[in-house]
Amino acid sequence: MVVLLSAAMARSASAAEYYVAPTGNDSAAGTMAAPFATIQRGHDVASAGDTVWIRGGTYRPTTGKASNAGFVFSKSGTSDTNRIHFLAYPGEQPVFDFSQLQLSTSTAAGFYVTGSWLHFKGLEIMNVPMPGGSSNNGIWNYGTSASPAANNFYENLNIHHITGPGLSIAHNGNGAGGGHLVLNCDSHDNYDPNSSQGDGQNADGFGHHYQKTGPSTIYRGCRAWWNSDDGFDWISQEVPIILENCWAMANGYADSGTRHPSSANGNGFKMGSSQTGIRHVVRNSLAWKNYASGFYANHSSGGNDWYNNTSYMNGTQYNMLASPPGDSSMTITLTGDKVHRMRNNIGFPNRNSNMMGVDTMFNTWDLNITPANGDFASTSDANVIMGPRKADGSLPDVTFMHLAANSQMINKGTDVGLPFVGSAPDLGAFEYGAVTTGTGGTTGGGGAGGTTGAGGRGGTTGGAGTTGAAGRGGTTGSAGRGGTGGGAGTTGGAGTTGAAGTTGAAGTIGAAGTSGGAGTSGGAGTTGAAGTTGTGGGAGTSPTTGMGGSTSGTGGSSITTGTGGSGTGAGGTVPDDMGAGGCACSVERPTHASWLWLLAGLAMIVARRRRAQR
Ligand SMILES: [Ca+2]
Ligand SMILES: [Ca+2]
Repeated sequence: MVVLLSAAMARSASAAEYYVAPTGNDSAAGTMAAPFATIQRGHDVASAGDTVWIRGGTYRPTTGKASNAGFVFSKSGTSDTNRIHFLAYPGEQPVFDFSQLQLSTSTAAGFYVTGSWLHFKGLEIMNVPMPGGSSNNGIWNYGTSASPAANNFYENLNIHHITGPGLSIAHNGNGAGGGHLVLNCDSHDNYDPNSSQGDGQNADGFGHHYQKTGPSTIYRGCRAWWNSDDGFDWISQEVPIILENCWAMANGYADSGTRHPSSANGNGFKMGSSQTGIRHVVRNSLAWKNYASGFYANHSSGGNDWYNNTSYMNGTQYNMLASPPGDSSMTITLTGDKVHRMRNNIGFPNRNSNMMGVDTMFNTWDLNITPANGDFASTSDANVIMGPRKADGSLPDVTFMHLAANSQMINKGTDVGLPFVGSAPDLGAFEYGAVTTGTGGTTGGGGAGGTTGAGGRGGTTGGAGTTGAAGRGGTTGSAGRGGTGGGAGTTGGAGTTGAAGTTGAAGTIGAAGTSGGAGTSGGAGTTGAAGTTGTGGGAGTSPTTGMGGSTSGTGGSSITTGTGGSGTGAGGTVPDDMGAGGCACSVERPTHASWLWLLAGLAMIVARRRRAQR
C-alpha cells in the first residue's frame, strides 16, 4: 500500500509535458526541441496529469484518426486536478484547419472526444467539411454508458465555419455524463448547407443534448454568432445546465449574417425541450438580432429560471412555449413548480409570446417600462461584441446594451442572488456601475519552457466595492473551481520541468476570487472560478529519428528474342522452360560452311538418282 501510494505521488509530481508543432514529426521525442507533428500523437502518449503544448501555426490534417474524425481523444484524466491538458503554447495561436480532411459520410467531427477529465484551451478549430448529408461537428463530445466523456473543460476555444454544430456535447445511453465547464469559448459562422434535414438546420454554435443523469454543465462567457441554426441549443437535454454571461448574436443566418437559410431555426438561446421538466438557469446573457427568438423554451415541459437577461431586436424576445412530454404539436400552460421564473429581464422592444405558465415579475413588461435608445450607453455596435477577447480570454469590454446613467432600468429589479450595485439590482445583463464582472479563474498556463505562467484568476476584476460582489460559484453548487487559481510554473527554464500550477480550490457560496482585486475597488470576481492547473516546463532532450529509405531495384520483365548472333536476353529471370516467360536462347542461322555441305549432299543425291534411273 505504501509503495502504491508513493508511486502515485511520484507520478503526480512529475507530470510529463509534450510538444506539438506544425514542423514536428510524430517519430520525434515530443520535446520542445523535437516536437510531435500531431495533437493525436500527443494524446496517444499522454497520461493523466500530463500536458500537451500545441505550438502556434496551422495544422491541416488530411487523413483522420478515424473515418469520422480528424483526431480522437479517448484517454482520460482522473479528476479536476489531474486532467490531461491540450493547451495552446502561451502567446501562440494553434489553428486546426480541417478543410482537407477526408471523412466518412456519417456524422463526423474534427475533434471527437470520448474521454473524461480532459482540458482543451486556446485552440482555433475550423472548416470541418461535409461530404454527405450529415451535419458535422467542430468538437463532438460524445458519451456513452461505457465511455461517459464527462467532466471536460473547454476553455477559450474559437470554433468556426463548421458544417454543423461548433461544439456539440451529447450523452447517450444510461451512463452519467455532463459536469463540463465551457468557459470563454466562441462558436460562429457555422452552416450546414446540404443537411439531409434541411438547409442550415443543424449548425448551432453550441449544442448540448441527451444527457439523462450526472452532474450539470456550466457555460460561461461564451459567444455564438452567425450560426445558421441556433446560438445555444439544449434540445433533448434532461440534466439542468447553467448558462451565464453568454452572448448570442444574429443566429439563423449564413454568410456573415446576411442570408437566412430556408430550414434554419435562428434562436439565440434555445433552452428546451426537456420532457421531464428540468430547470435550466439562464442569466446575465444577451441576445441580439437572432432570426427567431432571443430566448426560447422550445416546448419544454418544465420552466427555466431566466434572470437578468437582455433581449434586443430579435424576432421575438422571449418565447416560453411549453408542450406535454413528447408532443410538440400541443401547447400547455405550466403550473406549480414547473412554471418559468422570469426576473429582471429586458425586452427591447417588449415582444414576447407564450407567456402563460410564467411566474414573471420585475421585467420590463411587468414594470410597464418601454425601453428606448436613450436608456442605453449604446444600441449599436461596430462588431466589438463579436471582436477579439481580452488577453485573459474573457469577453471584450463593450458599452453595447449597457445602461446609461439615467436609464429607467437602474435599480428596478429584485434580488435573485446575483451581485448588484446600488439600492437594488438593475434590469438586464449588465449592472450599471459594476466593474466588469470577472469571468472566473482561467487556467494558469505557465511554466512552459521557462515562460512564466499566468496564474489562475479568481475573477478578473472585483465587483462593486460597496457590495463586495460575491462569487457566483456557490449559488449553483457546481461552479467548483474556486479562486486560488492556477499559480504558475514560474521556472521552467530551458529543458527543465516547470513547477506545476496549483490547484484551484473549490468554489463556495460567496467566496471571493482571490486575485480579483485589480482596480480601485477591489472586491471579488463574480464567479471565483478556477484556475485549474498550471503546468510546468518541458523536458529538453531531443533525439531525432532518422528515416531510412528502402530502395529495391526491379529487374526488367521482358526478354527479347535474339535476332543476331548473340543469344542472351538481358535482365530478368531466365526460365529454363521455353514455354514460359520468353526464351533466353537465340535461333542460330546456318552458316556459309553448312550451305556448302548441303549443296554437296544434294549433288550426290541427284547423281545417285540419275544412276538409278539408268
Ligand atoms: Ca438547433
Ligand atoms: Ca443597481
